[in-house]
Amino acid sequence: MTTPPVTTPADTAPPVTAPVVPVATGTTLRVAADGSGRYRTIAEAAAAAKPGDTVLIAPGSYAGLQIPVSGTKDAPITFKADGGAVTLTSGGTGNGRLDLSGRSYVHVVGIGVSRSSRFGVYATNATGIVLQDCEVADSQDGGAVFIDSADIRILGCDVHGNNAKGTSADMEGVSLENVDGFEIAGNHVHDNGEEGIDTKYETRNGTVHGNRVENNRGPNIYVDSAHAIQVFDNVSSGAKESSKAGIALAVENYSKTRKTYDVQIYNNVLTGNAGGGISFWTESSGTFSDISIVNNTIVDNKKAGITISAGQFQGTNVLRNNIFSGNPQDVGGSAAAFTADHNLFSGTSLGANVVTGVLRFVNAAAGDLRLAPGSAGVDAGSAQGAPATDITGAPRPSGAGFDLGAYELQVVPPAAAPADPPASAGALAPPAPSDPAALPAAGGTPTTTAPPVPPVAPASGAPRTDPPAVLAPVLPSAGGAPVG
Ligand SMILES: [Ca+2]
Repeated sequence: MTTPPVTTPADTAPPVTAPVVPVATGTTLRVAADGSGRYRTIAEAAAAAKPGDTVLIAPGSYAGLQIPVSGTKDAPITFKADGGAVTLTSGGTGNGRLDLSGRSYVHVVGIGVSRSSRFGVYATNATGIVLQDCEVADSQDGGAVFIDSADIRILGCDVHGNNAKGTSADMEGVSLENVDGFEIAGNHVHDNGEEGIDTKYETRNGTVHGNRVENNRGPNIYVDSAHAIQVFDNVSSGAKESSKAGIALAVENYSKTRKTYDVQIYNNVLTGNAGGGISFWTESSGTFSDISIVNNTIVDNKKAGITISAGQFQGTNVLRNNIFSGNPQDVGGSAAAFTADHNLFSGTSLGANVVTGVLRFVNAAAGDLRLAPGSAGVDAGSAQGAPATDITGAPRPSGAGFDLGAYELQVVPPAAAPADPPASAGALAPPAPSDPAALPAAGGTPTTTAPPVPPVAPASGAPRTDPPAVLAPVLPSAGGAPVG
């Protein structure tokens, strides 16, 4: 007799982009620095581009520029690397190596931007911009910066080494300031000198999901005076500075409204962050409201699992189905503003239906924070407001109930007994729940120890070689279910 087999999480990241929608076929304008195309510079091709056109750029190094043209919602203009590394290594404007200010419906695919003396990619007053599979590296100030803009998507990019001038740098690895409608998904944002991903100052209506955000000064993911934002399916680790958490919610004084509200944080793994897993902070005063923290795995951070150091709370705030382990304390400060239930703590007993028992990960030492079969937390969560999928995109619940933490242990239902002939059904029937032989093997060793698949797209710098994908201009993408 055996228990139902346990499967590994799906070997794919959750879907990042909306379904491809065909657009009117435009002209392909070929750029090659060696003269083998019609144009030698991106600027020359850009000046000739019309809505629906694709500027296809041969591998090599090029001068940066201010994009001079806009597409339309149904016919964007695409700037795309042609099967090899394309990097903007010089020029640009005083603000960015690639400056999209004032432009609409421009897609930039597979293009690298490096060593800007200011920002890497920059835009104010832009709409419908897609930055996909791009590398944005080693800018003196912020990496990819969008201000006073709408419908901004940053997908599958590798953003690293920005804020090279240090803590005096303006902006962050990825910065959205007063942006309405956005998706930041499938990116690797790492080793930047300030925050990794920063949504701030009335940025709203968007998602931050499926990113791997690590080893930034921190916080790795920052929601500052922003609202209507979902932060899910991210792995956030190694924020370096001792006051910087894996995910931080804040109100800084620059904000006009001093409010951070309607933020859902779910299915995230937060580990090894110097300033804790999740933190709440206000520079002087501010209000947090309608914050949900559900199904996160918060393990081995410094300081605390969650730190609530300041701010007034209003509305309905939820702390549910989370795993806390290996942090110096579970919750620092008062969580009185939260409705807490179905959490597993290492020391605290906060809220209702506290989950207890021996917590076992598949292989924590190797960074595999999936729950092992038989661990505390399996099937122990609340269904209320729980996401419909886990960090890998696998369905919830699986087995007898919703699991705690970011991963749902996937249990394959026993094969149904054939209806006919009934005489054979007995041989295929699942074990009776009371059968001692049906318990997991000692130690709960899973059938596989394959490492978890980080929910992150392949590193960029290796531009896509498939035909140009045209992204549907739909924001935000369908992701996990709202919680709370
Ligand atoms: Ca389950």
